[in-house]
Amino acid sequence: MERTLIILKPDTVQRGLCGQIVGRFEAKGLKLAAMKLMKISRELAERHYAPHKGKPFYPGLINYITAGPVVVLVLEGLNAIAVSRKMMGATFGFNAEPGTIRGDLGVSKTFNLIHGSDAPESAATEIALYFKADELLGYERQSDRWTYDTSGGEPQ
Ligand code: D4T
Repeated sequence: MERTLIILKPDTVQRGLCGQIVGRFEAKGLKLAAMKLMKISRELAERHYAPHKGKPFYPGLINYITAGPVVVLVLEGLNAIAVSRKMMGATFGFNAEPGTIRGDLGVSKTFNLIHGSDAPESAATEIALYFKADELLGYERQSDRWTYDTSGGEPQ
């Protein structure tokens, strides 16, 4: 099972869209391993977005992600990174496909509602930026046995 870091950005909190986005992930079958409401400091934002430092959109990106509270969560599941990125849709709302989170809920270029880790390495780094190890919970859900086919041993 894979874990990924998701951030519901300040526009998502301000527009009251957190519940329905978390609900989409839950309905898909992804499991919540951690979740909290927090304000991202400039220092943390600069660490998170270090790969984008120097790009023209970087200063605006830092201002945006630090502009208000965010909801940060860790999702767990089979191929959780690719599955959640596909659910998020293309980076900018105006060209994200209908049916995706950005395609259905946003039209802006830069206010793009949500962040999701893009690879196992960045997921591990990003999860450690936002959560202590003991804040990540591993637990069984009653629904797990009907979310995955375990007849062959490994969840499919
Ligand atoms: P994040 O990282 O927020 O999940 O978005 P993506 O993975 O979909 O997009 P990204 O890493 O290419 O960009 C990170 C972040 O920067 C904003 N951005 C990006 C922007 O404001 N202008 C731009 O031209 C680009 C490329 C949007 C997402």
